[in-house]
Amino acid sequence: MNKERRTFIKQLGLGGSALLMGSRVTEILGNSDSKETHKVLPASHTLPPLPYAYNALEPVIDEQTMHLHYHKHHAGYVKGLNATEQKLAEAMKAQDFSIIKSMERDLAFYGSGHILHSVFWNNLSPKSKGKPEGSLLQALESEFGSFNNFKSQMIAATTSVEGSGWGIFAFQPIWQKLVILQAEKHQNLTQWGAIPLLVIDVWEHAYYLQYQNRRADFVQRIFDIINWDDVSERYKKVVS
Ligand code: MN3
Repeated sequence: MNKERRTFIKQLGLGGSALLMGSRVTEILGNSDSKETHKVLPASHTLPPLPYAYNALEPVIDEQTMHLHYHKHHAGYVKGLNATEQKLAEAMKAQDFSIIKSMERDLAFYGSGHILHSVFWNNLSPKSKGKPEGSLLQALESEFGSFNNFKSQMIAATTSVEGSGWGIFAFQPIWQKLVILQAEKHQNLTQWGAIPLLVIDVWEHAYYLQYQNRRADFVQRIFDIINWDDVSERYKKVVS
């Protein structure tokens, strides 16, 4: 980190150890868009591979839901993000700033949708251990009093999202703190800087075919397929 950057960070009141620079965040969130470098060229985002078969999470998530969710919805966000970046590049070239307002909205929506789904698939596994262990468990107990308290808050936050959105368990590096947040759509309601460790999609497309309006049942059942090893790995990286 250069001196200018250090001074800037100091002025912001962010300790060096609390700050996760770009490549580190990429490592934690995973970046399927670029294997070789952390830098992704404009309009070249790609759909990451699904880490299991479409039917692997049955009976909690059925094959048809998984297929549609991945190939139609997540793929749609990737496509939308690429199209937005392409349009922005063209606007810059033409020095046309009239579309910027709507492009900013699309950047937030499609970009956040792509990031959250890329974390979500890896947060799930047909072989869940049921609960976290080791340093993540200790951190949850320290922050929330107990794993059950954490789980209750996560379930309540996720279930009560207004409309389409997500329950988000994240690490806030500025305060070195674990937090549970909601996201409406993909991009509304957040704390800037928070890094998602475990995200639960409660858009209707994530559960409606199977659970209809019973979102609370879906959120309860999701806890049977959480890949705690993945969540734990993400946690270890943010605190290391
Ligand atoms: Mn979704």
